Amino acid sequence: MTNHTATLITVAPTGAESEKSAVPALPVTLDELVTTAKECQAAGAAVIHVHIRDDRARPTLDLARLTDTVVALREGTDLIVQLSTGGAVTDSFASRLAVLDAAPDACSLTCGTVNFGDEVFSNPWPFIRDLYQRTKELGVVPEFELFDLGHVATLHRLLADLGAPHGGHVHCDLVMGVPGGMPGDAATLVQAVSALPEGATWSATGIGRSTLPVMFAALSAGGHLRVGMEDTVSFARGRPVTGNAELVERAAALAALAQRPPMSPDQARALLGVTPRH
Ligand code: KMH
Ligand code: ZN
Repeated sequence: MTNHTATLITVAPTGAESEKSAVPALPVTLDELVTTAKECQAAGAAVIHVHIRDDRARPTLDLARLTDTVVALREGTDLIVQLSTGGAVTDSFASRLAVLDAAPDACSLTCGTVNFGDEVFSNPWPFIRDLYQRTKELGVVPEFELFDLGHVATLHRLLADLGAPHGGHVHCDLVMGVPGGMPGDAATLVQAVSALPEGATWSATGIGRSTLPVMFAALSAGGHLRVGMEDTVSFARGRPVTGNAELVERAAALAALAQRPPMSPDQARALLGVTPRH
């Protein structure tokens, strides 16, 4: 484990689960998303993990909207634009595959099915394979989302069967503390990290109240960070998040304290194998 590199901060500002009516600070329109993205880049984010909403603030994978979102984020920021292929638990496999046609820099790619609260986030092996194959065909850099230790085994199988990802580098995100997935604590994080493929880099995010334990554990174990209102809508007990930027600011401050300050979007491009824009 290396502990001397700069920290890649990903912001996941919206997600598919929270309702705008319950969480008014959630960015759901394109304007709100671009404004949040600019603030988060200024605060230290290098990657944005994007879920979008329709005119009624419901999750959507509408391709035209996704394409407009990619263009607007590129025009307004330098962030690496990573579209979610996870969508919402109700989205079809076909619509999740079609996300890649919006031509993002990067995408999430979840390496297995997981119980997701009262629901199931479904990612059977044939779908994982098809999605991975399509990232390679279209030149999209995947980030492997790992909600459970079994997902790490599936990542090994995927790489063994289909080879290295576009960009040549394996980067993972441990999503911890989902009810049904691996718990968000230091012991589990260390176990998961020790099972990752040789040479892989990784970030971690803790859902809800596991946000801070996972952030501290990730920094101390040499990992990178994902934060945002997709993963937590409480800044502290009884204190709602007022905006994504304050979550990025807190992550950047902790990374700086760990003497691993946030990396720029261009440094992140070089790390992840995302094609530079200029
Ligand atoms: N919304 C979750 C069901 C991803 O973005 O790739 C899936 C998710 C993972 O958020
Ligand atoms: Zn997501």
